[in-house]
Amino acid sequence: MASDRPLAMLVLAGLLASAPCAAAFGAYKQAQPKPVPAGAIEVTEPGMLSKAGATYVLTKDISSDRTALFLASGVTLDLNGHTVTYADAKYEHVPNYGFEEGLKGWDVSKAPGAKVIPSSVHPMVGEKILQLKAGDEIVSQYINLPVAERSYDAMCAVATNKMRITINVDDENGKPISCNFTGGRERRVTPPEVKRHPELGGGVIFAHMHHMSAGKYRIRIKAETDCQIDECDIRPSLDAGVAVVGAIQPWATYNDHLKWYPCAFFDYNKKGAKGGTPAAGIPVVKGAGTVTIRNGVIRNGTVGMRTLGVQSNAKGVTVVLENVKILNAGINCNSARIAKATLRNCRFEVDTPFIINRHNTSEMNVQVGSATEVVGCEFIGGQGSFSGTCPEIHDNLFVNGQTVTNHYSISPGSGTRIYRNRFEPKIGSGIYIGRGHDVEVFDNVFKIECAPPNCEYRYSGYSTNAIRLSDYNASSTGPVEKRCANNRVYRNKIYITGKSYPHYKGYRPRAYAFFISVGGGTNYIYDNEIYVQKVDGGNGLGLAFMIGGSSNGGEIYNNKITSNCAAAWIGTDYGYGRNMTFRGNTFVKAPGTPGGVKPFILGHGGNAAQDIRFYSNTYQGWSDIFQYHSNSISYSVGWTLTVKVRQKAGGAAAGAEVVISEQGGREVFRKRADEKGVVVARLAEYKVTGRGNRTDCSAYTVKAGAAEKSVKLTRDLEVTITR
Ligand SMILES: [Ca+2]
Repeated sequence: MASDRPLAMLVLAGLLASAPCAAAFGAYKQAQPKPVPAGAIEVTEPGMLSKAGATYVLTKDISSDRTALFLASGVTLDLNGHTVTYADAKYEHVPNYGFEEGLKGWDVSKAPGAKVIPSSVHPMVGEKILQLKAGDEIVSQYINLPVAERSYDAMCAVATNKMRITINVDDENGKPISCNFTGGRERRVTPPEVKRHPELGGGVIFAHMHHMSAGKYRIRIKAETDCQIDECDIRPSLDAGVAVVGAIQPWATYNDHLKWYPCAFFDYNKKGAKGGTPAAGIPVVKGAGTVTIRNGVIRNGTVGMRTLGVQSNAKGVTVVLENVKILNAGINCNSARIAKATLRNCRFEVDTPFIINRHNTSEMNVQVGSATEVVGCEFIGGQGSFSGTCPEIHDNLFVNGQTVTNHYSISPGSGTRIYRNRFEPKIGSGIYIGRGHDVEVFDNVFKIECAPPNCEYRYSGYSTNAIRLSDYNASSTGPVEKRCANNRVYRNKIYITGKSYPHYKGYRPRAYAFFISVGGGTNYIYDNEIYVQKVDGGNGLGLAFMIGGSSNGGEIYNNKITSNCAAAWIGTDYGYGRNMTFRGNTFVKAPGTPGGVKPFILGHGGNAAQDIRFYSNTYQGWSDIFQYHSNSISYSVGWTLTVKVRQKAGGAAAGAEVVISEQGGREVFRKRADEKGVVVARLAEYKVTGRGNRTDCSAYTVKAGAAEKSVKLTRDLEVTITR
């Protein structure tokens, strides 16, 4: 029986505590205000910084009830140690919008089925959620929306895509309102949002409101099916702290969002005009250029919806953020969304407890189209840390706050080099290397723990990973852009904590250093130090390697893996594992490892572990190595044979051909020696099929020209042949 009794397994704790801090990070530093230099323009209030190429310098903190600053082409904005606060007015929230105080404040007279239940039933936000029966309708108290003629979202989180709701907003007379955006070809009349469901995994539905007068409004949520909901509020939406406008993209409804339409600067479309027409005075930046923002803080004034610290959709403009701290909070409220960026020594700190659509994996703390460099930054919180392409990502701290599936800290594109970073999620995973090639991940530190359940994975297994390598087992002959191949992960230190959450019955958390589901090619994992610690006796699983749904598990060599539990599972409940090599690795059994644990688990029922090669590995403390969970097993255990070929006359026989045959004469190896006359062969000592049927194949004949030698290969061996 599973138990959450802590075991005396804390041996690795000391190792965890002494994990090296990576070299000095740049990171954000509070700047001291300085006098405005000659030629620069003083900024004392929000608005348009419209002079192209000018340097603007803040001389005080500024605040705006909407988007604070718009920058023209080529502008440098020096925040000069000051703070820009946006969406800063007396915005009110619906009292008890998250049901943390039960039904307090809500009119449930038309909702006989309304019942506040623990979020452990279906995690969304906080400790409590609201359950409704089909036909129930709840009504909030009135709140004052203090700013007219701007965007708000009436929002409601819904637990699954099988649940439907209708969102209405009433004015102060109890009359439902609707807002009509006339700037597009499609009719966009919202609210209401009628009979809406979120995407798979649950999410936040919203009704976009705009161009209303200030005043009192309330939200009504009707359950069209039996429902579990949370976070029912009306919030200011679509603001930015600092904006660089390439275009007005006023596609702002829930429907637009689900259709992946771009949405930017809705409130700055000229009222009543065609979509994309900027309001008077908005600088629109065309063409190439650079905009620089530095030395200060940009923050939200209220917990909002769909807001950004810095937003640029000017496609040709590189926005350089240097020594900037951005703070934001709310649903889909992130630090930055920038078409082209350079990010240096910034701190991006957001609190985004849930998301509209978890399938949009670009929606992260910082989202760029492309970045030239990401260096010295701290990414704190967010549904993933950084999305977009960037050739060099280094010396950063990533503290993911992922509560939805697949929002890894980063998901690099082909050719990205990721080094000297720290990945220390509050919740979540490190790096997702998907359908891409030539990614290099080296000299990073990862600390990954089993995550609590999320809205989508509550009653099943859910994993968090330092590194996920997956092309969903693509064909190795398919197009290169569909395959995960030739990626290299090396010299990293990876700390994995397997822990359980017994409070959530039926939930099976896992944490892996590597989760591999690859068919498209070979990936290389080497020279890493991996520590796996299972900290309790519950069902939480920790592994260095989880290899499932994988026709090419890769080359895994010269790693050191210390664990108090199984180190690797090949052929798993996620699918079969085939064709891979573990060689030259050292597996260390941590003190306190329970009896009966073995370093490798092979197979899972019908999911095979086949064609696996274990060569020249070292086992410290482990005696029995393999545990079989399937009959479909085939692997070989072998060693490294180094053949040195010498000339009879003396000296190395450079280029000599070496041929190795197994007993019975079948050739198994043929290769020319290098310039030192050396050939290295990896050969099996024995092969195993089924649950441990062992066939010896340790006898080999090595030939170089006419000379030959018999060897028995039961350990790493070096032979010299003189021809
Ligand atoms: Ca809640």
